Amino acid sequence: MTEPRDALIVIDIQNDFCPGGALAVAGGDEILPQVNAMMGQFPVRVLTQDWHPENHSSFAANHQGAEPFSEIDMPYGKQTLWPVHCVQGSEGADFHTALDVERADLILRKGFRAPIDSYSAFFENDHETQTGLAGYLRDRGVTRLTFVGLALDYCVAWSAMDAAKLGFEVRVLESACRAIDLNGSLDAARAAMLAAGVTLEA
Ligand code: VGL
Ligand code: ZN
Repeated sequence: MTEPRDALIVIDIQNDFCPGGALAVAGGDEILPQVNAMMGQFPVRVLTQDWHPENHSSFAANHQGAEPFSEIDMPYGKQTLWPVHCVQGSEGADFHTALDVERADLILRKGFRAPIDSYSAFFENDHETQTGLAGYLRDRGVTRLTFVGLALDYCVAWSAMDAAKLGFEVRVLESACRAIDLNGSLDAARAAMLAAGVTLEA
């Protein structure tokens, strides 16, 4: 049973992360019925939206000779380079049409600064720059978070770990997530989430 202190955080269910999209996650659209049903069960519902400018530094296309899915050193640490995805205002950045966007209390956009990526809904990839989501949730009296969405091993995992570090009680519902699974990233993300005190639920 959910209580007033519970929030559902729905991560990046956007066209580019669904089959046919620029950074498609296998089966990404399969989670929609479950996610929509859950939106009706939580008193606080937040959607996140990956929202990059065209010149974003996480795009391989913006680094000469770099291949998508390679890794580079950025001032804030290692960064995977991705295909161009979720460009602000593009169809790929839109939420999947089947997502029940009307039920959202808050839509939080992230990754909008060209020099820095933001997997997490709480901190950009420097682990320092805040998005404002923690303050929003605290102001609403939320202490428990359930995460669903895409991708389990990147934006869901980083968001869940930051939330746990910030003192929220955190659960990730894996059946309502799908993963990219790049070079063992899924196993690594699961281990890191467990170490951070996140509850993983099948
Ligand atoms: C994501 C890679 C790049 C995600 C976003 O939503 O997991 N992954 N941008
Ligand atoms: Zn992105």
